[in-house]
Amino acid sequence: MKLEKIQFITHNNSNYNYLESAILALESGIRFIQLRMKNSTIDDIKTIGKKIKIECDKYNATLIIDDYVELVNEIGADGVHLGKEDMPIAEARKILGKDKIIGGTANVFEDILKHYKDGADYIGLGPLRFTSTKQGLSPILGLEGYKSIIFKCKNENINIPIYAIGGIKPEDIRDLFSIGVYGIAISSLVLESENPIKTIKEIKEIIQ
Ligand code: TZP
Ligand code: MG
Repeated sequence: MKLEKIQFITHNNSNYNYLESAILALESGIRFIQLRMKNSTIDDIKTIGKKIKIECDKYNATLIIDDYVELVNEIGADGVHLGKEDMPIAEARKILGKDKIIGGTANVFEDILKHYKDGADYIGLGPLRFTSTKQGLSPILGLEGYKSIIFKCKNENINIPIYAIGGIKPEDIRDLFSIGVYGIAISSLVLESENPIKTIKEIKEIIQ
């Protein structure tokens, strides 16, 4: 399974609802979407998820669902993203099997170690800096935080794709990739850009 290097996390604001946010990301050239709808009912997530799945199929894009392992097969999604308060990754793996993508949230090295041992496919490590997209943010890592955590991973032979997340701006991309992140997970960078197509194109040129 080849993971795309840019993951978009759905969000809603005064300009876009969740479905529109996913469509904007796809139109901007992103091919990896995480459906994240905090404070929504499971029925709403299922309904919007099915609509986003149709859009993802048009672009041959990967779709994963935040939090809800039980919605993955119902929506026909490619996997799930799980945090500390969600189902443990080892349990999700038993339910979903080896072919579904399972991502895990991390803020410290020990989170990565646990997810790695549990069989995660990738890690979302962050936040890089403050962002209002997520409530109850974990302690901010800054570039130095990424450096020391990725250094520990290399030292301990923990080889797993790490996505930087939280307040990522275009000017962070070079530094993050030179430190050794595999990819980035972004939301406001797309939703608040005046020209998301241009923004994503520029980022891809740096990454590839
Ligand atoms: N976890 C940490 S930040 C975030 C999640 C799900 C949302 C993305 O943040 P941003 O700053 O809008 O890219
Ligand atoms: Mg969660």
